Amino acid sequence: KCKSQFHGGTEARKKELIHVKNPHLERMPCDTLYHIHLGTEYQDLQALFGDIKFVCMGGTPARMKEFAHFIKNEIGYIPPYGTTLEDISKLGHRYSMFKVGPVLSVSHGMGVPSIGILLHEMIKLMYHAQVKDPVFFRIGTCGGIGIEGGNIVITSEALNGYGEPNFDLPVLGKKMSRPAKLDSNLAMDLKNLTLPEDPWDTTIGKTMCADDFYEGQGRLDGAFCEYSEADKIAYLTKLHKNGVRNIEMEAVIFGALTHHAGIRAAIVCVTLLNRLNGDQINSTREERDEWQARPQKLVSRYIKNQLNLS
Ligand code: R2B
Ligand code: URA
Repeated sequence: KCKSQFHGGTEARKKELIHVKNPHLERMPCDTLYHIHLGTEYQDLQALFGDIKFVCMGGTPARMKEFAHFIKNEIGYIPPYGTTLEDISKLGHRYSMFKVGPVLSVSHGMGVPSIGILLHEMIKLMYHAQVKDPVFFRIGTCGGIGIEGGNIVITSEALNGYGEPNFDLPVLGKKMSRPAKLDSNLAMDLKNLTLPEDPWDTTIGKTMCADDFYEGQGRLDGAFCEYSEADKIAYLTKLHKNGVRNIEMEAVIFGALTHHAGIRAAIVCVTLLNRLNGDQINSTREERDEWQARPQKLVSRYIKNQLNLS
């Protein structure tokens, strides 16, 4: 017998919940969320995660641990007596996850396959926990196009490496394509939380999602390269003309899967460099740490507003 039930409540309540859009799930006696080391067999996911309102994802375990401590102070969350913030998914040895009251802070690794596995499991976690209308954020880093290091880009639409606004995946030997859409109101709300005194600008623009950091992003500094610097600049300029303001490695699947599940979502990234001026990331560690805290600050302001804490 599983600890968590798949469905509870009335038809009206069910409509408000996350759409997993998978008829097979209902027929499964239990569901193991293997990579985050949780499951309906051993845990009551509704009791543990039913109060989640915000799911914040970012690349590295260290950054998401840092975000957990930051948001804990920002929202004044006091862990239950005698407990500290623990990495819930530690025994999965893949991702790290911290729960800070209504906020989950989760690391997603690098690239579409890594965040994709996590998204399937996080969306199912929301479903099993019967969470209503959660908001998902990706708080990340990127290369700017025409934007200097240290500024924030919020994604309006994600494009794949062929310039299409889709997430494509081979499924049963055929191409499955889903639109990579993000919530435009959420993007605007986040941008509007930038203060005049903030040492960065926030831009809303399209994001190119690459499957590689080097050749896939038109860099000249990988182990291999078969195009010229002029080819690279022509490509980046073409992207810029098409409204693309940054390049990273997760946007298409993040946009596509959240949209497919009916989850409001935003991608808030800090630029580590302006790709029109170079490829190597050679800012100092201190500078990067300060820059990487910027998207966290913006998302924290949004969360505090939603919780009526500011
Ligand atoms: C941004 O930074 C990582 C590559 O350095 C990748 O995960 C991304 O999207
Ligand atoms: N992450 C990327 O994917 N590209 C960059 O240029 C910087 C960070």
